[in-house]
Amino acid sequence: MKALLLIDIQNDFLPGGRLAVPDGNAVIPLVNSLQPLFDLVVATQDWHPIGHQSFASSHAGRTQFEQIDLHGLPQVLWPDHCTQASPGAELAGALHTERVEAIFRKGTNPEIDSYSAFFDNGHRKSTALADYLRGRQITDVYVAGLAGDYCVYYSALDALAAGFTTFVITDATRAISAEGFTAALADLKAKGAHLVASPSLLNTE
Ligand code: VGL
Ligand code: ZN
Repeated sequence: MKALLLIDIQNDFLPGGRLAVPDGNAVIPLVNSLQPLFDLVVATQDWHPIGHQSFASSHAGRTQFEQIDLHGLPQVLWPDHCTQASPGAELAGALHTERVEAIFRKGTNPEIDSYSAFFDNGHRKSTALADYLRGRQITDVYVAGLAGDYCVYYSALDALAAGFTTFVITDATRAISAEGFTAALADLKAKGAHLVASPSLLNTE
């Protein structure tokens, strides 16, 4: 059984949002077309409390996109984004959600960031997504969404580590940094992920 994992397709990551991913809205029509090909569609939402420690605004004298040590983990300091129940945290209005059976929220602990859909960045706490997928007899996980160099990357790494046959739908993700995305895809490929493009899945090549 095949699952499509839609990572953080939320207003704050779209052009005009607080942590806009360049061209982020381009993934939406693609993932909308892809959804009917899957046995299960699951989405994630970055869902931070106000004052989350990943926000630059939570650290006096620090600037956005600077890297710090946060309780022993490297942490990029982000603009405030995806604060719980804010309009920016909502799934994109153009995203089809009829077939989304579950939404996993992450980044709720103010002390630690959570890029992956499966674990926080310290691998301390699980979201139980792997068990949920196994319970639905999923063997193959296809990952798409935002951002390709952060949450898509770490979600795909954890899907691989959890033993799922893992695919990244490269044209249905957009990244914060082009170099970061190239490095992320090379690492995922080296670790056994399959890089695929939506036309080949849709047989419209
Ligand atoms: C993300 C940075 C901070 C992402 C989330 O969805 O890739 N990136 N929070
Ligand atoms: Zn975040």
